[in-house]
Amino acid sequence: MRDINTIDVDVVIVGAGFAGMYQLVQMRRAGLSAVVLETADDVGGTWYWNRYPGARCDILTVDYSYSWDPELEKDWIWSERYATQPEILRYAQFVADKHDLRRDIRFNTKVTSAQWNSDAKRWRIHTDSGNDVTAQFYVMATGCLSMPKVPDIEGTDRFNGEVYFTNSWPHDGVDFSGKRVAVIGTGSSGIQSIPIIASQADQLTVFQRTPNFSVPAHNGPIADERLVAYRQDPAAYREEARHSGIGVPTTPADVSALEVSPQEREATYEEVWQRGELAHLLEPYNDLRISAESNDTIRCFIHNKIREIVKDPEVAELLCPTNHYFATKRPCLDSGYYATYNLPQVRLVDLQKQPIETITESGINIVNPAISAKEKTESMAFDAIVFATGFDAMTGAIVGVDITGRNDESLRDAWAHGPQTYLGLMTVGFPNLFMITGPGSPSVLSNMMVSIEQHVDLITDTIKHLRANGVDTIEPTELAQRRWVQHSNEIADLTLLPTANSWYMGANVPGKPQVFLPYPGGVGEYRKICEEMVTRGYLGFALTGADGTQSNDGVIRPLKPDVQELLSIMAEMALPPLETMGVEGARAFMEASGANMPPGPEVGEIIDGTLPGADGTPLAYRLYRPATAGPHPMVAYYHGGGWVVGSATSDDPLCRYLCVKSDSIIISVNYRHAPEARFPAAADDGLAAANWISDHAEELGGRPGQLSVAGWSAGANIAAVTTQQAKLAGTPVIAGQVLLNPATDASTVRQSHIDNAEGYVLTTSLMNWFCDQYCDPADRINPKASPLLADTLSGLPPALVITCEFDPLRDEGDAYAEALAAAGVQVQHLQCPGQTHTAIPAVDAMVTSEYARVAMADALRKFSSAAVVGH
Ligand code: N01
Repeated sequence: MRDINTIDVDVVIVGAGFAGMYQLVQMRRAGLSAVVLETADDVGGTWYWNRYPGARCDILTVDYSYSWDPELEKDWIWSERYATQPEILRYAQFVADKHDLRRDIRFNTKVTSAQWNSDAKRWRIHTDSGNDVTAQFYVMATGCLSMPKVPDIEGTDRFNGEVYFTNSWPHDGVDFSGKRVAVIGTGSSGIQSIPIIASQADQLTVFQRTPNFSVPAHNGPIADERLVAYRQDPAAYREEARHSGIGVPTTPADVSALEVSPQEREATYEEVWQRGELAHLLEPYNDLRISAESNDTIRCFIHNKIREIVKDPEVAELLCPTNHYFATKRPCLDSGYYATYNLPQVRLVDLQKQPIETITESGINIVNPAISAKEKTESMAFDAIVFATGFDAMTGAIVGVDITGRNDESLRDAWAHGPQTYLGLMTVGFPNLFMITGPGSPSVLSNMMVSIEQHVDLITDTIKHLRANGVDTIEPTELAQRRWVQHSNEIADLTLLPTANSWYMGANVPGKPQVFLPYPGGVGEYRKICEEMVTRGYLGFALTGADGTQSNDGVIRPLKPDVQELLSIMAEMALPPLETMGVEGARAFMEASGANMPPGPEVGEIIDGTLPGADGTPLAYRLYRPATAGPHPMVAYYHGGGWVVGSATSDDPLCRYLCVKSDSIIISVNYRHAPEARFPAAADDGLAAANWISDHAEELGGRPGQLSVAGWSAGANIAAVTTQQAKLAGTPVIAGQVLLNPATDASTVRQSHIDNAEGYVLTTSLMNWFCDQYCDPADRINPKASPLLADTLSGLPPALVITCEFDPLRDEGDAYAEALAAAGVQVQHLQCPGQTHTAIPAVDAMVTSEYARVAMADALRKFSSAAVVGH
């Protein structure tokens, strides 16, 4: 039965901060009934609660304002570069007044729980005011940093003096004059409030667990080139922000911090330091987020700034962050923070060396071995303690509501091991529940205003689409969600971000699962992904209406992020197809592009020599010897390049890698190339080389009887053929074969030739051109060209076969691995999702394929040690 206090609406929105306010506007514009539920007694969200002294935004206010009402841009003039909390709150109130928002907001109403009713296809939201709301759509606009972290310090309840939390500050303000004050925490809130509290208090003691990077705001009237750019064309300015990395117009760098002289770097850092904008600090060089060595340069620069400002060298050292890279924890923007420690009434306590023992009735006890050898406790008396200890970020406010979805599953349980979302927008099992800037979206790594507006617009368009198409519910698919979480983590893993114990990782809340929470790929890329999701018919979502469920299952970003990045760069270069360059042109091009790859590791020794090919032609080889004491197992390696291009140089990084990691001598053999020497020249040279290496093992420093073969692409074809020919001939004895993206059957068109025909460097057209150069159509059924077609594969040595999802050769490699296994050969078959034909040999350039290179080296070690046992 329906309760008379129940309100039924189309959309319920929780939270009346900037996200909830705009969502309400959009719902009204869409002609939907909506109600906003808000715990506070007014709008403003984070700016309502965080009224601590010194609270300001740390993104220029010109960037941190709504773009959806062009009139606002004329009606509201910000007074400073970085507006204070009261001014931002007034702005939120001004917007609420202008758009008459309060009439649809229920203030002083806290949402306690929410349940999905599968029959009614509606949410029921329970509140502490006793009024329930039912709605078809439920939007959590609860903010990323709105659930205060519960104090986890012993004795917190015992203190009899004044206690304040920066994130729920008294509305009438606090006067610390004449008081002894403790501040615990040196994140953004601590760093903004400490200078002001220090200016009032009689004594201020700051308890620092981790020093943080902070940059001077150089606040003042708005009068810089950014404002000029904005005023000239606000629409274009906003559009640039939407497609940028962090939601603020910036110019991405194309140079590494290590590519410029120390003097130039220092001058650049000085310039960005003086500009006083966080958005610009990571901008000057393209690798500050990914390279520890590069990040160290800016880290050292800021350390030196701290040492210049803080007069006591010991205090300065304590303030220098050394346990995390710059921007791996959220950096801060301050007004006079470091100089505060020059004031006589300010003391810094380093909790790493002097941890808090307990909070007492009158103050704080710390462990201080310097006091005396016997009694190590130092008791400090305070009149007030300020907790600037942060938030249960990103997930706290969402799971703070007891949400129950389909099949009575609780969101807390579903997220017990970390949040699972698709695009940071929705989660499996919770139909029609949207999160604005949820975990898995750029959110806290961006200008929140830009990310809020993008999500609100996307949610609005989605709801309109569902309504227009008679769809009742929308929910992500398992696959789409799982792969999105994986994709987001894989991007994070390419950066330094997960290396810090930050709230981005959930590391600040004891017991919280540690996973990287926001999406780190940038707001521009994220926007593109969302647009693509929509244009591909809500890819990754299941939509249910009267006509049943339409599940548009799929993965929005199936390529590994580094592979995707390289392909995008190559696409921008618009290179002509290799097959149109002619044989010599293609060879020259491959040689030149190989020279631009990271070189691979140092090996003990490299020797260039020649060995006789099948027809007596001298074949160049390059021998890579490990630095360890020999003799070593040996590997005959055949480079890739479609039997036409390539050389020892083109596969040099991979050969170095395999040499070091497998502790083997790698001999990279330059077999004869087509079209000058067509089939079966390369195949015959492969066998001749293997025989020669086996016969000369001792003089080459190798161990007789421990010869394996390896190769990539056409080289893997030669390795496979060599292994078969060696078995037929009885010599040489081959311990094992490592076949990376092997070409195994030139006679048949397979699905992967069609699916991956274009866009992944090795195209089907290029593959066919290579084949044409190498062999006549009649030869393609010959097992020396197509080893998959051999009469039998039984008795062959063990194999590692590696195939990549986005490779035209994938299916023939997979077929070969399956055929080997079916013939009783020991096979390790490694199928690499999200990888392309060229990704795995790219040592040090492609990080996500490292595991496949490790597998190659491990296999070679295993083959040679098994050969010893067998011997
Ligand atoms: O919180 P924080 P915040 N004992 O988590 C320490 C945004 N924001 O409120 O680093 C002792 O950053 C903790 O130490 P550690 C902004 O995104 C924006 O300051 O965990 N210390 C840390 O020093 C920001 O990042 C603005 O070792 C303890 C501090 O408390 C985010 O909000 C302004 C402790 C918490 O720092 C959060 O900032 C303010 C313990 N038990 C905030 N527990 C703008 O300008 C925690 N700490 C827009």
